[in-house]
Amino acid sequence: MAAQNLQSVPDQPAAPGAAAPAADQGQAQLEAEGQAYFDRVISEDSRIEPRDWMPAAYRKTLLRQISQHAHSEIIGMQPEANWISRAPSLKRKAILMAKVQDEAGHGLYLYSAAETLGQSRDQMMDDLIAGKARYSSIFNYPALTWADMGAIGWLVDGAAICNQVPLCRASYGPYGRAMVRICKEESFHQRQGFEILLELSNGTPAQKQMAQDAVNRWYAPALMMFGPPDDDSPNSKQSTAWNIKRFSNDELRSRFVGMMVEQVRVLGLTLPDSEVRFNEDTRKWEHGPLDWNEFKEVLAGRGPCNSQRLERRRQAHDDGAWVREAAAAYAHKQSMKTKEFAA
Ligand code: FAQ
Repeated sequence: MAAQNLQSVPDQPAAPGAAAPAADQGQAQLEAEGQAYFDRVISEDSRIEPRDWMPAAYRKTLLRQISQHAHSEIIGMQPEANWISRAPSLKRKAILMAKVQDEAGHGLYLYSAAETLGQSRDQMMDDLIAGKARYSSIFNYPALTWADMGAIGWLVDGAAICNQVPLCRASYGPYGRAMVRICKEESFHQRQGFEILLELSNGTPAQKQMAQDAVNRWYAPALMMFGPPDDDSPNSKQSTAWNIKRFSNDELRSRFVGMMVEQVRVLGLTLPDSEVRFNEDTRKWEHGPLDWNEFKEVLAGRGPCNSQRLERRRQAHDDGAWVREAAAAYAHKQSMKTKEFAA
């Protein structure tokens, strides 16, 4: 479908003495045409691209979700990066390092997608560092043992895949396309986490216990990654109407529980939830109660590692200032050379 770029529609000529009303009318007509185009694209389940007209609220919602998602990937590097130097073998170090690098890459694709909506990466980073921006609750929990690398890969990346595969069909083109590649990489991440847990589970009784403890600690926070229950999710209705979200928070959480039930058997471990069951009437997986007060505390900045995560990010940003300055100086030099050459 051809994109409608309303920025390129010429201004209407203004009649003498009636400039303001004519301009208003022209603007109103553009808005109406833009809205009609947008509504048609959404109803046809097609894609909105960066230069298309879009409602201000759609742009704002996407910017919120994509920038939060980008921040999550970047902050999410920390719990695992802490374990690179302590990984039990060279092979494990190399795998973990590659995974953490992948998360950095995901952050970059997502910041790029968010930039197409008109906000600069510097602004997004400033908001994160100032503590004004959200990132996923899950990364405010500590990674205490090597088995946590397994639990993060298996549960956290597993939840991320479950949430993000439907986002590959998000109505905003740059976001959906970024998600396709991200999901492929997350799939490798989940398998490496599963494999760490499997090896520990087949190891000594102490190793198996370490794996079980890690699953016990990450299970509930991973379920809360999907966001608040549907009746307490203010953004879901509109995001679903705009084809950004395809399934509700509770639907995805329930699907995820079903996936984990099968996989935990292969691992020889258990989920720390005696209330997990398949409801034959609703055809959905159910789980025990989650502590939504804890979730709210984490979102309010009072989780176990919130201040540590932000402080580390600020430090990394400060430490990287010279790289940004060098890159800017190099880009300036290159553009001067190009201008000289063209003159
Ligand atoms: N944490 O109305 P809803 C990963 C906020 S990537 C923090 O339901 P919505 C990869 C929400 O923002 C993980 N805040 O909101 C990896 C809203 O606040 P606001 C990140 C949360 O947007 C693995 C308020 O609560 N993934 O793990 C959370 O419709 C390993 C009300 O909620 C994404 O970002 C939460 N868990 O649905 C990296 C996926 N949940 O903004 C490294 C894309 C909700 O109004 C290592 N995002 N909130 O002030 C989404 O799918 C959605 O944004 C949801 C939330 C489902 C997260």
